[in-house]
Amino acid sequence: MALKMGSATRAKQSVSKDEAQQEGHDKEKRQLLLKRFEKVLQNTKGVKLGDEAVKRLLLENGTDDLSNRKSTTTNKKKRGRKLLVAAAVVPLLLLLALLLDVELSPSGVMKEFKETPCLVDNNAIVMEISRPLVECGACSNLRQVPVETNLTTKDFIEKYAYSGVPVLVKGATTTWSAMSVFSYQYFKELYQSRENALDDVEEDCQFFPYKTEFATLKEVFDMDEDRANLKQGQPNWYIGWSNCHPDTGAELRKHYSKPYFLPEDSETSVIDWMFMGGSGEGANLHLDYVQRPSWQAQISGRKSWALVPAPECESVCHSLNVTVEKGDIIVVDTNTWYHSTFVHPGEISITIGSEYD
Ligand SMILES: O=C(O)CCC(=O)C(=O)O
Repeated sequence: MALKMGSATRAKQSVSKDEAQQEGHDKEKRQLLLKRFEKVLQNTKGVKLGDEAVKRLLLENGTDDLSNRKSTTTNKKKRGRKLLVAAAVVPLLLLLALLLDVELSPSGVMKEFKETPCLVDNNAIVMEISRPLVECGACSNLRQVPVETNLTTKDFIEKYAYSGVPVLVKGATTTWSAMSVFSYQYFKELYQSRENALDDVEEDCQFFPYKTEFATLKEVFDMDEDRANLKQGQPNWYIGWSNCHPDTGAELRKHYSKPYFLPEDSETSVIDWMFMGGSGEGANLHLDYVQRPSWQAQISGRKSWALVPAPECESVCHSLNVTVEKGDIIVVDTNTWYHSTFVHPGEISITIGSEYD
């Protein structure tokens, strides 16, 4: 009996110890969340969290939010999700509108419905607070992105493959015909000549207009020749897209191969990511929601990457900056490093990349 009482007391004590621990953990988590919020707000270039800022964070695409975040959600999946949400939400909204005597214009509602990819966007706050925490050991004490030439597979595996440490591999694409074949014109002809290739990008893949007015890849390839050739005085443009179709992918892969330092048995994703455009800001600071680390090869031009540690790593990790020259490959886990890019003046920047495991 005494034993029982004793163990009950101990159990109770350990429950309250557990509770205290839990409370401490919760507090720590709350502090982290607050830090993350601050970071998100910083990333929106100092917008205050008034109505406008919330609207901007939650609804707007194409500025500082997540329209440039690579994710596994394709346009088609987004539409499916939108239909599900719509089925649940629209009747409620209609009822509310009736009760409140709000005037609803059906054409206005339908326009909004058709033009917005998601009723509930993947916005910065939701994505930031729902991501897994980053393990900071890998970036602690890293002051610059390591640079390698002739990187062996063994070294790649030991130092970089899954460590979270980014690496710049110099002159890694010298044997690729992509270096002389890929251009704006090449992509234009490839996509315009293949039946459904452009529609497929729109339907199933992802397109990032960044600061341009282009709504689709089709519009990019319809632009004026002078602008496409980055003639002086023409509006700058920088865009990105994923190619999720094996058919077009197979054509592209005639001109590049898996980076030589990746292990024999490593698989690269069937999805290729292309980024192309002229000098100036590229992608805004963001974190991706893809499944694996990525490599990206600089086929033409020069581009700098800013890599910023996640807020939970800020006390031990530093922001890094690295310039990728034509022929180099950068490897970075874009799920754990916030990243933004900047294209240097000169040749058009064209990159191709993929994920690997
Ligand atoms: O290459 C770029 O400009 C952006 C790349 C990027 O944001 C990404 O790979 O997630």
